[in-house]
Amino acid sequence: MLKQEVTTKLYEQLNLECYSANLYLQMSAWCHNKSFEGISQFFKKQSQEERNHIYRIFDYLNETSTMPMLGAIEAPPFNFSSLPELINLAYEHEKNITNKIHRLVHIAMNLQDYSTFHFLQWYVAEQHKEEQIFLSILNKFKIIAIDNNGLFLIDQMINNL
Ligand code: OFO
Repeated sequence: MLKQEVTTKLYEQLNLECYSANLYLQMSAWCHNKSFEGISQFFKKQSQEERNHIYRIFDYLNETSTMPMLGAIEAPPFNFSSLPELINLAYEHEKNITNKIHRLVHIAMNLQDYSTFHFLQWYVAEQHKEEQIFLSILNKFKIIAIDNNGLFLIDQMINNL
């Protein structure tokens, strides 16, 4: 059985992962609407990965005899001024998720909940990977001039990530 503080934080994380899945699906929709089909596919895949993040926490809660509880999910933004703004928002979102995961790890460690501490290590590695992906895309925007040709190339490139 999990301690109450750990349970509460895992519920919050479950909700955040649901928000992430919706955020990236909405970003996929915006990209498709602006004819960036490659990036639209990329964000659809990211949304699917976020669903995997949901199920991992969902399963861990079940395995520890703690019924998962799904709360209300905040609506994601649906309009963005530009593609770089959208990517930057995704990067900032991932940095925020990393902070939440690190906080959770810290709580598990302090409460000597080593099972949860171990469970969270997958998320620590995953956040490292996701931050790196979004930072790499942001850096590509700096390398390729943001004109229509540049955006076309970026759309192609991100589709292959
Ligand atoms: Fe994007 O890692 Fe989950 O939220």
